[in-house]
Amino acid sequence: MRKSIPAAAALALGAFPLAALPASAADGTYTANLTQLNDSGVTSTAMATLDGNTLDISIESQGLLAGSPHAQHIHIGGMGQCPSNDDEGSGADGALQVSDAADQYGMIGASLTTEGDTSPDSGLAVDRFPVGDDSYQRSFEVSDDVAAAIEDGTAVVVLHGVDQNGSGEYDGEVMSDLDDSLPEEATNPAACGVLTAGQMTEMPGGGVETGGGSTAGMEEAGLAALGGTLLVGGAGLGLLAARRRTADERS
Ligand SMILES: [Cu+2]
Repeated sequence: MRKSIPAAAALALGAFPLAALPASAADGTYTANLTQLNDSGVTSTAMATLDGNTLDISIESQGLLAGSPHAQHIHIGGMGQCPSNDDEGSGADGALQVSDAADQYGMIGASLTTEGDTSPDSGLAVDRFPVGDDSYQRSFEVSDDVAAAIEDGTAVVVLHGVDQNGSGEYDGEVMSDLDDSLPEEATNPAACGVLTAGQMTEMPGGGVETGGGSTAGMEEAGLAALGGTLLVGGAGLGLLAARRRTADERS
């Protein structure tokens, strides 16, 4: 029956990426679900693999100020957590500045530049960061400290640059606490997420609601990963059933 083909196809489309994932998190694979700071409206996902000191990281974001560069870093040496979107800081109208959150997410351990140097020295190399919501992917060598922080679960991905006053560009009266030649909008944190061991927990097609908030902890991530594993099993069974049904109907 032709009628069943769309259902089987939809199931296959939805199930295939899940079925392709390993049943348990592979060693050296990390995910960060970044949530907004400073009411930026930004959401982002970072996926990374660490092999020795070689980090391969990709970042997909939505809601960053278009046409402007966004500094992005792996922060280390803090508490390994993100501030809350509600936290107030020392910027205009209580905007959270970089230093306001440093005790939580730490200092810059690596600069996620598009080319060239990736050390903390390039923390504000604005001509070598993605613009707007540009996708990011790069493989490079990180320091021992950064590698250790990633393995410890205390490495935090932070995206910077928030148009706090809605002017469409980085401006305003208050200057950056990192570089007083830049407006704070250029460096204020826009999104933050802790790199956590395991595969991406957000299911394609929204099959699982992870309920992750800005302070999603290890327990929650673990539960979500468990849910993902169960879903993979279920989807795999469903896919088999669909194939069998289709085959029966064709014969
Ligand atoms: Cu940063």
